Amino acid sequence: MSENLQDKITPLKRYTTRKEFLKTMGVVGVSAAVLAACQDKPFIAGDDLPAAGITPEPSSAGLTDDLGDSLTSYDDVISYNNFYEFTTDKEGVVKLSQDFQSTPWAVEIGGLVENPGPISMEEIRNRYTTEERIYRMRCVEGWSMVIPWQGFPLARLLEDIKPKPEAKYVRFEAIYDPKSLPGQGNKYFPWPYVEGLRMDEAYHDLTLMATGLYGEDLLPQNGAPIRLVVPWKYGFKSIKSIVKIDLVEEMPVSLWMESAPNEYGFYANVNPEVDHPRWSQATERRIGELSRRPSLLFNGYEEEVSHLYEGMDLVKNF
Ligand SMILES: Nc1nc2c(c(=O)[nH]1)N[C@H]1C(S)=C(S)[C@@H](COP(=O)(O)O)O[C@H]1N2
Ligand SMILES: [Mo]
Repeated sequence: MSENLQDKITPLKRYTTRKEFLKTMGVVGVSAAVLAACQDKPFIAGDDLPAAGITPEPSSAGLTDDLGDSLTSYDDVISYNNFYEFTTDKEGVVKLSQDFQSTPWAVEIGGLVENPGPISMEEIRNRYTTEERIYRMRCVEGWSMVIPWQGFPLARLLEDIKPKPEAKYVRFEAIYDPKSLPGQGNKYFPWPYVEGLRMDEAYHDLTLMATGLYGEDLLPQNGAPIRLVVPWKYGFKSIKSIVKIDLVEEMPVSLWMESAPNEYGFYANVNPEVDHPRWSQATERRIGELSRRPSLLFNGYEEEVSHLYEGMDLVKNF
């Protein structure tokens, strides 16, 4: 292996296990995260009492996001999931997804780009150095988590594939394989799962292509082997198990825009003042907490992203 390649691989191998990851996070803090702050916060017994038989995670208890919020427990992050390709039952995804084959895997790049073609996961892992980012994730259903991701800015990939000047949006497509994805038998949804971002949203430094969380490669239930994470938008924008990325001129129609046009718009920025037709978005339940907390405009990333929407009506452009 050439030295050059070694250099590129090493950062990815730094956290081979979750234990190592937590150790490193605890000691040196979160390196490249724009927002992540590693504060010395003691684990408060009784704050988030683990169920009997589950080992508490004192080593991760001191880690927080930029607002000082603690990480959601690893167990919750990997066992309470929305992944409709498997099932709409959040606690049922784990079991149904365990045999999911995420190797080999490639992402097909197409549309209005100078450099189309497939990119294998090996290539992605070799080419892009991952960073740790601790982000809040707010589901449109009214619950939220704080997750330590590993990934790289989508901007790095875009720089390589070179969008043509006519490209205005990025369109993402998730895997379509009804044989291995029982939820795709549900004909109510227009499979495959599709999402999209405007070009400036896609280039924003917060917009991450995630390949891992808590120092481990993504598990099937979290969108293995590669997914999008857009922390200022409702969780459904963060499409899992991506197989295709196209640069397009027209605003993509997402699965949710097509299946529930009265509920979900293209932008889907977290906004406590714009209610869902069937419930308020003013508050949310942080998984692991008992009482609800107020939801924040742009999920608390207002300072970083509000300039993207200057002059836009955020109610009309939900
Ligand atoms: N392909 C795909 N991506 C998806 C979904 C899905 O059903 N299919 N659900 C979305 C929703 S609604 C949420 S809240 C998040 C949940 O991510 P997590 O399970 O890793 O916490 O994934 C999003 N990405
Ligand atoms: Mo969601």
